Amino acid sequence: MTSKTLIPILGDQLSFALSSLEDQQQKDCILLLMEVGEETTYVKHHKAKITYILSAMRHHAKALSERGWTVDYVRLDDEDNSGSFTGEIARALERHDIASIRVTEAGEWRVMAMIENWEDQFGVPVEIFPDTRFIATHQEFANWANGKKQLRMEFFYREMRRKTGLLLDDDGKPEGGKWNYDSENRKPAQRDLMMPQPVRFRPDDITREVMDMVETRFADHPGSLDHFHFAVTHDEALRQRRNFLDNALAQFGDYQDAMLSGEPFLWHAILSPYINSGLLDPLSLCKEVTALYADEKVPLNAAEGFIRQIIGWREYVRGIYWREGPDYVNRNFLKADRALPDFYYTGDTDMHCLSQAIGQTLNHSYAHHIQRLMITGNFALIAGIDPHAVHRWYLEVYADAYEWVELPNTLGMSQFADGGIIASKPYASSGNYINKMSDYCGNCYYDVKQRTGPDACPFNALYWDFLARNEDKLGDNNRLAMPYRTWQKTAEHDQKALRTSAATFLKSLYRQ
Ligand code: FAD
Ligand code: DLZ
Ligand code: SF4
Repeated sequence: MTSKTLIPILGDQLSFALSSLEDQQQKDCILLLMEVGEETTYVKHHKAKITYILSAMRHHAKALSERGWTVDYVRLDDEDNSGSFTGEIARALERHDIASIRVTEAGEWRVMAMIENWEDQFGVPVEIFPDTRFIATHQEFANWANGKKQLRMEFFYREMRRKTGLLLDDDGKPEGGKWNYDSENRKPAQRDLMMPQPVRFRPDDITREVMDMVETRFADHPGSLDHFHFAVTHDEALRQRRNFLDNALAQFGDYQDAMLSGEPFLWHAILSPYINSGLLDPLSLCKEVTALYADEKVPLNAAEGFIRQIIGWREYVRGIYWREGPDYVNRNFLKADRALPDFYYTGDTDMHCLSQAIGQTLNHSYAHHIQRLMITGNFALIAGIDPHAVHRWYLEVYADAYEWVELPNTLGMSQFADGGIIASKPYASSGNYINKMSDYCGNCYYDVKQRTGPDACPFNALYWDFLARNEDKLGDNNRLAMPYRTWQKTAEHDQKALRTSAATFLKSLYRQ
């Protein structure tokens, strides 16, 4: 028997074009996929997130075998399962005659640290390959960032446009003359009978088996499987991609920031779980979007708005995650320290915007960007919730959540806990913004127009209280000059009433 190369494939590396597989002879390799306790419980992932990842892993393993690879698959319920990636590598080295290990770099510090130990730990050469599913390499991000005072996404995005050539004319100028059409993308939505819906995939036998296991083994994890609808194969993910491109993309730009009661998906792609775990390739998706623009099937604000999310924001937050290092997670610029209210796990609150965003999160393991940023994130920010607790919640509840993408979005963009590396000002708002962008307030127990008192929208007093209590840290932020001027002009007794209202509400949050 000749020695083989062991190629571990992690749960978010479900791509046929993975860098560790490149130029390999199938007969010389053993691919190893591992369901392990540590990954399923390092935070209490939503039941639908675990089901999605394990079912997609099982389907991907089958697809790899059908393509001729030798696949060794470790199931969570295997009797001798060691419970960790490293333990499973040790067991695989006992099962097979292995000369070397090849692995694509992991998406997060925690797992990278394990991989970097394997060579010493097992005495087998380990080669680690860059993750070529991303557009920017670590070095390219570093080259762009080094020496800059501010790392604004917009300028990095332009670099990515130049690198990919997407939406550039023959002279290398941005299509339509502007790099960014965000100002055209802030329309509130009207309910419409023709609103697109994501394709709902019926769970097959493999998925049902995983669902049964998850219901028993992870009964105390958040969320429900009653609405499980995710694609779990490459073909299914491609069907949802087609559905989005044909039925939603054209209006994605206009309604990107809109929110409607009982409508979790609107004109969003619902593709992030598939892109992040490898079922879909981000660049080919963006190329198709720009081709649809070239064929006049979708307007420029939609095409540009969409590719900006992927080649701009997605690449940028990854760059920040690796640049800031493993301690980024501990930042707490505003020193916020309140516990996360229980309703984040039940949706049981009279604040209709929060019950909608959290309710759909528990049902679907999904909320769109503005719900994450301006409803659940905004509330946590202005209420002064510990950003680490907020980070854990986001990492748990969303099917697309891996630390490299979730952490900068939550800790940096949403909670301003990095002191402004990602966001130039905190994404804090009163009820006014929510009322403008949604129909939530019309259905709420609270009155969005009132600022103080028991019936007033809590976001109003909390917003001013947030600014007032953080004035020493935020008072010199130019982008907050206007609200601080308004606060300073507010009569003392009104200031007092707002702060008392906020304090009373915050106290009530933790009353049983
Ligand atoms: P669309 O709104 O249709 O956008 C299209 C695609 O763009 C997405 O599929 C995604 O791949 C990409 N994208 C959009 N915005 C971002 C962004 N800010 N960062 C990275 N990619 C982006 N996204 C995740 O993939 N995983 C997370 O764990 C995650 N956590 C978040 C936490 C907070 C507090 C906030 C404010 C945002 C977070 N996002 C996260 C970004 C964004 O909310 C989701 O990518 C988006 O809601 C996914 O839904 P969609 O596929 O329908 O996206
Ligand atoms: C999120 C997740 C879960 C819930 N379970 C597994 C698993 O059992 N096996 C696996 O390979 N990956 C899983 N994942 C995804 C990993 O946590 C992810 O691949 C690492 O965080 C690497 O960044
Ligand atoms: Fe949310 Fe306030 Fe509107 Fe109610 S009134 S939905 S709490 S913003």
